[in-house]
Amino acid sequence: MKTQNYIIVLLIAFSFVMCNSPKKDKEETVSTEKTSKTDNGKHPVLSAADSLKMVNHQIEVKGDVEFPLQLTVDSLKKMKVVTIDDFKVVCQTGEVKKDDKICKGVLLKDILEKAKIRQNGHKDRNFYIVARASDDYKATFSWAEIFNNPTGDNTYILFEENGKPVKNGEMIAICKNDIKTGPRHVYWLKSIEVYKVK
Ligand SMILES: Nc1nc2c(c(=O)[nH]1)N[C@H]1C(S)=C(S)[C@@H](COP(=O)(O)O)O[C@H]1N2
Ligand SMILES: [Mo]
Repeated sequence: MKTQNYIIVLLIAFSFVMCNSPKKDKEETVSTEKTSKTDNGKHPVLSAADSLKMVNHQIEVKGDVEFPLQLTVDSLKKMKVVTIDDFKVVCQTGEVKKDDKICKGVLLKDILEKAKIRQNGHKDRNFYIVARASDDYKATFSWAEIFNNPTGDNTYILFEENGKPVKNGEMIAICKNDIKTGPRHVYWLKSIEVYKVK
């Protein structure tokens, strides 16, 4: 009896050690990754090779849409191209990060109209739209902002700045009438995702 109890205790202790140690290691790795990535909100400095890996040659329009799209700079050029003058990128801190004299892009609204949000009647309008980058930086828009507000006429996917292809990827999402334009300026753009509010 005594030996049996001893074995049971040993087995419990052993399984406890087995279950916990790998898990702990994993958690530690994840949390270190997180700190180094965000670095107190500062941008990590990437090598030229690493930032090249972030570049996408096409953006995916997906989610609750009838016609998922894959858009390249060339396909944007075939849509209604708009010229935007004097666009400044201002960080939330107030710092001016970029000052474009002239840029070219397509309205996000036109892209979403092409992909056609899957709506069930006119009251079905609680959707949010995520512009996501390769580094998982993201900005969010709402259906009402894009389709029932002046913001919709000021939200673009850019492909050209000052007569040259954009830097940091091939396409950038911007919202010209934000107070601070930095937060919804998404470079290394990878996808435009449409989701219904559950
Ligand atoms: N993909 C991606 N887009 C991004 C960011 C980012 O980290 N990744 N930073 C944002 C912030 S905080 C600002 S102010 C502007 C300008 O950032 P920059 O200083 O890196 O040019 O881009 C925004 N877009
Ligand atoms: Mo910023």
